[in-house]
Amino acid sequence: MKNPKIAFITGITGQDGAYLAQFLLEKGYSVHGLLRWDWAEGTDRLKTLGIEDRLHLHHGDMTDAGNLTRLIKAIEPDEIYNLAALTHVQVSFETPSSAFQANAMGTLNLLESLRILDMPKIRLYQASSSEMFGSAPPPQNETTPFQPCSPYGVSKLAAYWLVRTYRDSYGLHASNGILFNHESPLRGQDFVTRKIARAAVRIAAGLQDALALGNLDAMRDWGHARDFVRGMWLMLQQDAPDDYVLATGEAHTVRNFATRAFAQAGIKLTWTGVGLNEQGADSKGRVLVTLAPSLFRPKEVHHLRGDSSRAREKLGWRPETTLDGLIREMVEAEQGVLEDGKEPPFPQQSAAA
Ligand code: F7E
Repeated sequence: MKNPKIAFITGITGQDGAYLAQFLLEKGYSVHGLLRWDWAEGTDRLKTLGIEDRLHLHHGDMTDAGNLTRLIKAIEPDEIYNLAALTHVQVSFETPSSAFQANAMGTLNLLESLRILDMPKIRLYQASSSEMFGSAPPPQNETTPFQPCSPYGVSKLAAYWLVRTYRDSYGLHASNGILFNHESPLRGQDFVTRKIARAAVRIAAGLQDALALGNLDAMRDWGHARDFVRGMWLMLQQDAPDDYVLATGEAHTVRNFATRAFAQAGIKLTWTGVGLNEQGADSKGRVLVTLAPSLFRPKEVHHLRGDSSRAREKLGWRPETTLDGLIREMVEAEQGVLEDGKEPPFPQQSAAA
């Protein structure tokens, strides 16, 4: 029997890591993942997808260069997917040093490991982010000048340039996927889409009175994480490394996402008021959505809408799930959670929800 390809995923316990692991297992890969020793709930998403027992999990940390080097030497992967990061933008304003350590220094540790080990067959995927575009006007693509607006965005941009520098200097097969927002029922509860889907269902069921949000005017290009992990894999199947934007090409406001998610949960929201006094109410006039100043960011990225022509042309990639399909899946997953009587497995990761 032909030996399977070996993949090593950092950040395997996150939303993208879990979907990517599932995708690679279906393709016959042997899948290894990096598990932070102190991350007790870490494998919950892997259990939800029913794949935990089929993975090889190794304790480790992106800030420990020796640990990464030893693991890569022992695993001998064909492909490495670097998804590990502190990913919450608002949290990065509170903990900028740890964001930089994990996101930028962690990537540098990985690149140095590859350089030292000199294992040229290894291909590297780097999880770069549309947050690197920051205040650059839409649509954003691979040639748009970056203008990051948060410690998170800056740390991801540093990692992006490190990957390009190591690729050009040492001939690594290393590609940046510049991914716009991608969501799913496995999204952490403190990201806006999951927070809204969960609240809409709980409010409809009488389990929660109202939902507090921040900037309703922010526009995001939301796709489904399952579509996006397929794009990551496609990047590593190319003969030559490159950088690719993955996006749906459509942007909507947070207000619009909330209106659609509440409708999916059976509640028609009407918006009144301006500024911090804006609120969303149901047909009986009950106020269900309010604004909280603490949920506004020190600096906001207002409008992200990606142009993924390069990925569509060169990789043949395109997103399959529509925004309405995504919202339906997220709301139905939350309804399923209530029917099971179980709390969702993914605890809130921060106070900055
Ligand atoms: O915020 C606004 C908020 O936290 C989306 C990460 O995966 O995608 C994600 O970053 C928008 C922002 O995601 C609330 O101000 C309003 O404008 O869901 P989010 P994000 O910051 O866009 C990129 C591509 C990444 O790479 C990141 O790692 O929604 N917003 N009210 C809110 N956001 C949150 N979290 N909570 C609110 O109550």
